Amino acid sequence: MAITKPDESWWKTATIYQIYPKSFCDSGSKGMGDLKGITSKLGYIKLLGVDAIWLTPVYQSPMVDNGYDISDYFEINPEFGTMKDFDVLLSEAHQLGIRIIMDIVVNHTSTQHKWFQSALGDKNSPYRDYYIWKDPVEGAEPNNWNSKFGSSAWALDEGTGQYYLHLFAKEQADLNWENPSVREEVKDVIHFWAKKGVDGFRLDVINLISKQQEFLNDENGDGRRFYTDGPRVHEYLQEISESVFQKYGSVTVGEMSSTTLEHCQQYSAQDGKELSMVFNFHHLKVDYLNGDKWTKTPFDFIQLKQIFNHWQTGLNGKGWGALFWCNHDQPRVVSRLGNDKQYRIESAKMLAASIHMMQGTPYVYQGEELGMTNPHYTDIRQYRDVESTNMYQIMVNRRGIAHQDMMAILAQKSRDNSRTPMQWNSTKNAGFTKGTPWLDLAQNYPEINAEAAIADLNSVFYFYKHLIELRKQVSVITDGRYEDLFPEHKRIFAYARQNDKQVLLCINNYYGDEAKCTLPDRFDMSKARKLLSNYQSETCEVGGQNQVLRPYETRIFLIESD
Ligand code: TEU
Repeated sequence: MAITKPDESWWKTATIYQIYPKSFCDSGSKGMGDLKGITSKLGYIKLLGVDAIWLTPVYQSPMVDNGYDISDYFEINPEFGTMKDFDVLLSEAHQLGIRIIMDIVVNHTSTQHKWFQSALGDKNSPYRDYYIWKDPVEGAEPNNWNSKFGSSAWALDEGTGQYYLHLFAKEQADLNWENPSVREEVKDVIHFWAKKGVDGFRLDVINLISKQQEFLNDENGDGRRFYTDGPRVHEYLQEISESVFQKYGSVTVGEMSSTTLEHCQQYSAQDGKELSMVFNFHHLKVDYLNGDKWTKTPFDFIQLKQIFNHWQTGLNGKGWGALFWCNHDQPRVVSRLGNDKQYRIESAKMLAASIHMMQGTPYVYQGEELGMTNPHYTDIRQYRDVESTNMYQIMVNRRGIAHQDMMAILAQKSRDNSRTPMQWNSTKNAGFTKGTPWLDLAQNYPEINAEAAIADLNSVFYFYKHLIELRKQVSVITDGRYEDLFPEHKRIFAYARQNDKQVLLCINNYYGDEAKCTLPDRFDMSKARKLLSNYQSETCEVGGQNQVLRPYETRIFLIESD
């Protein structure tokens, strides 16, 4: 079905597929993916059954942070193709009924952007005030804030002796949103893409755009409390939303770094004044030891359930969240919370079920639907990500961490874990490129690949397809309230979703041993119908109140009132 008119709430029963173009499909032999490659795979995406694609940045960029450093918002990076290639992708996707969501990065620009190039070294440039400049304090950085990629968040402009702020790499300078001209430029950018016909926007680190203007030293942290969910962020979002998003009926999803439920209730409030929905990352920090990502530690299962409970109950009726395990910044979930060897297929399906049955809009990151794993690199030269290479230097050279220990941490935490090329088939380089891939593939591609998955009705791929269909068929998945049934259980994560007519139960064993639970009597299991599970079904009838789950088993039941 082709898309003809905007439907305000289509995204509440939708699933969105994230594409990281550099690693998706190379139409030639450059070794990196491109727009034509994506267009050639639209049939595959359609088969999965998703409603929209979120395309991570394809704009002109020096690619220090793989496109999150934009040097021209109105041009396509030639390495990805041309504007014509983009238009073809958009129109072919629309013909298949697939919407396109663009990634908008407006907390910062590349230092190669013409605004920054004009501002650098020239206090009189009309663009100087587009960025954040401060005088040195006692001959050093203006304050002690740290960049998210390690080291100071300030870099020196030698021409003027002032420092500019960069919350990410030093090649990504933060924009000064206090300046109304910056906000007008941002509107122009979004307007340009909306006018082209794109259906929505994913807004990169959008809750960092408003900084407290005192720029104080942070005695207890890295500075984030002075710019996260900052003083004018809601005002700015309302301004952009009113001038562009609402006009075009765009779906919007904001990436919220280190945010709070209260702020997210407002960002995604149902009055539609700011954004459609939000990403938060609290559930993906359960394997950070004392909040520090650069550690290797098992995940905290009880905390994981608490976080889901907090967000599922807190957003219900107030806002809307994105449901996700994977993206281009996160390791592969099957390697992270599942078992990517003996129970790869079972655990990939169980993890999928356990978030797809929640309230929100699920996002599937390329390859997740195949149960793709981390690559388990053994050589530091295999890593490409600016965050990983920076952190290796800092941890090994400055903090004295042993090389082997840092390699183990990177194998668990590096963003490159999810950026390995998409595994299409069992031929050389998994059919990703005819050239030399920009990043080494995971070596398991002869077994784990799209072609094999499509040929096997029991594959992870069809399980995802089924989950995506269920969301459209069973209304309680969209509107039911959430209840965690066993918050203290050490192995089972089970929750109920309920509305006036239906109860949905999603019961998951997160471990490699058998696990048991007894469902409360108020759920009449004699009336339950099994919707889906990840073990062959002859032996898994519904069962009664007592449920015995096999390793990484998931069971989804529906009870409907007469
Ligand atoms: O990421 C924002 C962000 O803060 C994290 O995902 C971050 O990469 C990670 O926590 C560091 O440990 C967004 C983009 O998704 C990411 O790819 C970009 O590098 C970043 O913004 C800067 O644009």
